[in-house]
Formats: sequence, structure tokens, C-alpha cells
Amino acid sequence: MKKELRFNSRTIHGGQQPDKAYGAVMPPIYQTSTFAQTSPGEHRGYEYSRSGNPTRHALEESLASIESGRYGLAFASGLAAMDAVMKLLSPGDEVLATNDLYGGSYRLFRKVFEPLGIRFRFMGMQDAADIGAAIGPDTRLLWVETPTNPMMNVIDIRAVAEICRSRGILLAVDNTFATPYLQRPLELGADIVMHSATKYLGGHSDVVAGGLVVSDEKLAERLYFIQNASGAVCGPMDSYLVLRGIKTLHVRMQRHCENGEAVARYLAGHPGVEKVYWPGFPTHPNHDIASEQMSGFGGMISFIPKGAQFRDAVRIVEHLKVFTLAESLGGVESLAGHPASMTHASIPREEREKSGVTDALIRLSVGIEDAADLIEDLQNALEAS
Ligand code: P1T
Repeated sequence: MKKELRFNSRTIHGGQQPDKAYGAVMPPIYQTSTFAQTSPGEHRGYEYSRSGNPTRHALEESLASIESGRYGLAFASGLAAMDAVMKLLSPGDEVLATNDLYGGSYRLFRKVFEPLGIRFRFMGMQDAADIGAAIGPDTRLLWVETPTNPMMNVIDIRAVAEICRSRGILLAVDNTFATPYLQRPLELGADIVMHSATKYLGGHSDVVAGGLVVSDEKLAERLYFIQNASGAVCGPMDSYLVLRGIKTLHVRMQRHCENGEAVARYLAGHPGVEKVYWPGFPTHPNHDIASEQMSGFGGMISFIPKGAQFRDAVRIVEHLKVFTLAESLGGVESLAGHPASMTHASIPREEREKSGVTDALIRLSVGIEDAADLIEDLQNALEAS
């Protein structure tokens, strides 16, 4: 593994070697379920594609490299990656999770794992001091999203990691919004990094995939066992697409950050906008920690139009023409969403409103188009509604 390379080179070369058969520079798509054996158990490193596939392996090495970890695992989706982490736990174990998180993550916890006996508690983790007191005798794992989806709260990974280490608890960080270009949780002391690779890593809205990266060998072995035993692996074609996306992660992220800032500043100065959630503003409550642990503020923004109710927010997103109204984020094209009725609809109203996800909230994934077109589009939509 070319660990010594800098980040912007690791996106391209990290863990990659020319293909052994013909020297192909990009890993071939090994679209095969199985591999020939010369004698039972004698093969060339791969026997069955659920257990291992060279294209997926190339992606797993790349994931490990860009997240500064030792072991990468690629899954069929971000939620499949999270599902594997939850299977490290046993009935009676408790997870403390951020109270503001992707609706599908909440649903997986509450509707799939809670009935199996794993307990979940949700809390704001912006003040790391609150966490120590919240940890109970059965707490085994902290699940942290930072920045959070969709409220853009930022959590101090280093401080939380210290608490977890001292209490013998695993810390998993969902790094989907920041990507390793902006923040590398393992370097800050986290045990597990998780990705919806569907988003910035893939980068082109053409694949659903997930990833985990860890450095501890025993943890990697347990997760690999679960990956193989449960089977929600990333297919060869999807692995290739994510790998191809990762090669331009650094250039895309640079533009996402620039455009994100331009759009956030535009919205903040618009008389029809009440509040803009973007960690780059010095007035953002977690701006200091964001500046410390992230190397930029990303392209995700949420905002509330002045005096808006459900219908007003919906009208604005309906009027957008360059932004596409769609679930998901992190692609080259700008997307807009209405969390309350889309990505976070699976969280009961009372719970989501407690963390700020009201009917008036609009979420933007700012893409890498010309920022002037994005701003004009928002201007037209805000004026038309
Ligand atoms: O969609 P999937 O690849 O399974 O990833 C789930 C997931 C996990 N974590 C975060 C922070 C996410 O944002 C997501 C997926 N989110 C969306 C589809 C969305 O529009 O927010």
C-alpha cells in the first residue's frame, strides 16, 4: 500500500497496482461469481465473489488508503455497511447515537435492531462533556454523524474518541458528508469509519454502495466475517464505479466547498431566508471545532425560508430548475430535498422536530456546476414562491 503518498495522490493510487494479468491500469471489472480451483481449496486468492472479488478488493484497498486505515470493506449500500457494524453487538447492548442523523439510519436502528434486543439512545453530542454522563453500563458503541444530516451539527471526534477509549466503547463515525478529503476520523481516534459511498465517494449519482474502514486487526476480522456471512457485498461493477469516482474526489470536493460557500453566503444575505445551516459561518455554534477537524466546510447546506410553512418550502423546491429535487447528495449535479417529507420521513415528527428538522427546512447538496447558475436558480425559486 502506497501509504507514504499525500491524500490527493492516494485518491488515485492508494492501494492500487496494475492488474496482474495484463497490466491494466484500471482494475478490470471481474464480473464473475466464482473462480476456478486446480484442486479443492487450491486457487489464486479468490474462490467465490461473496467472500472476495478482485475489483471489490481494489476498492477496499482504496477506501483503507484514503481513510488512513488498514482494512477496508465494501458493501452493497451505506445501510448494509451500518447493518454489519450493528451485528458486532448482542441483545442487551446499547448504542448511543447522535439525535440528528439520516432517517434511514434511524429506521435501521429502531425498526430492525431494536426488536432484536439492541437498545438505542439518541442525544445531541455537540458538547462532548454530555457524553461521559450519558454512557451507561451496557453502552458498547457510539454512533456519530458529523456533520449531521441534515442540521450540519459538528461533533468533536477527538474529544469523543478519548471518552470512548477511556470507557472501552467503540466509536463509529459516519463520514459521508465530510469525506476523507475534509476529515479523517481514524486519525482523530475513531475505531470505525462508515460511508454511504453512494454520495461523494462515487460522486456521480450512478451507484449505491457503502464502506467501512478500521485499523484494528481483530475488529477487521469480525467485520469481514459478518460481511461474508451476511453477504451484502458491493458487486464488481459497483466497486469499479466507486473506485473511478474516488480518483477525482479531491478535485470535486474542492469545487463542492467553493460552491457551497458561495451558495451559503448568498442565502445568508437573502431577505427571504431566515436561517442557513452551514458550518463555515463563524456564527455556526460548532464553527471552531469544524475549523479544527475539517479542512473545509463542504457542499451541504440546509436553510429555512422566512416565515415558511410546509407548503412554502415545497413550492421553493418545486421551482428549482438547475437543482434537481431528489433524495441523495454528493453528486456532481446539485440536488435539493425536503427532509421532513423525503430523507427523514421515517423519523416521527416529534423526534425530528426536536433536532430542528421542521416542515420548513430545505436541504441542498451543492454540486460542481457554475456557482452563478446555482445562485440564479435559488434566486428565481425564492422570488417565485
Ligand atoms: O443510501 P445508502 O447508501 O444506504 O446510505 C445511507 C446513508 C448513511 N449515512 C448518511 C449520512 C446518509 O446520508 C445516507 C443516505 N442518505 C440519503 C439518501 C440522503 O439523501 O440523505
